[in-house]
Amino acid sequence: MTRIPIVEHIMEANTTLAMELNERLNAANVFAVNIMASPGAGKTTFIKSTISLLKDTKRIGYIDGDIATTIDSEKVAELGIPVVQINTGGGCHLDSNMISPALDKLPLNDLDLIIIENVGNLICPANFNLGTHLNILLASIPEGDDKPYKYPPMYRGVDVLVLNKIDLLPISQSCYNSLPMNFLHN
Ligand SMILES: Nc1nc2c(ncn2[C@@H]2O[C@H](COP(=O)(O)OP(=O)(O)OP(=O)(O)O)[C@@H](O)[C@H]2O)c(=O)[nH]1
Ligand SMILES: [Mg+2]
Ligand SMILES: [Zn+2]
Repeated sequence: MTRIPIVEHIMEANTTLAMELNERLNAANVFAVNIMASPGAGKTTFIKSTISLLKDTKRIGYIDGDIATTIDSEKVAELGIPVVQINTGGGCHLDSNMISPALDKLPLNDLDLIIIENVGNLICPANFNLGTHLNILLASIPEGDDKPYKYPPMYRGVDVLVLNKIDLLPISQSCYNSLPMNFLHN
């Protein structure tokens, strides 16, 4: 039987690079956050609000992970901060290999905070350390209250959980009875 040597585990390689990225961020005195959520949970909206609130006192950069477009980057660039786009070409998460060249393109020594918007996905982003100081999960009300049970690695692995779209709570509570029928009849 042929024995195939496994030289390096892919996750180990990512974690090693993530530690290097973390050291690089620390050396530049930059705090970095990785914002994860399902598609459409409100990541870009939340990030834009956060930047608007903080940009007079903190120098902020934004890295956007998107499988195909620059739609979110263009929205955030309107706020006048440095923005770097990562297009994953269909890939469903960011990894450290993608963040490293993105940091090269940001003026690290002139920033206090980097906000990374991960690809909308509740599964594999949880497995890829990006060297950030905080991993944040944005959970939105319309996704349903079963999501922590259905996606446990994501919910267990994060440092901060932000509950978003709380304005939709009354609608979500009634969505299994009156609302869908109303929509059907309209
Ligand atoms: N009702 C409500 N809608 C919201 C809220 N936050 C965001 N939205 C809406 O949700 C939709 C998706 O918001 P985005 O910020 O683009 O979500 P996203 O997670 O960045 O989406 P992707 O990057 O495509 O995964 C938009 O129509 C927003 O206007 C909120 O707090 N309440
Ligand atoms: Mg977005
Ligand atoms: Zn993935």
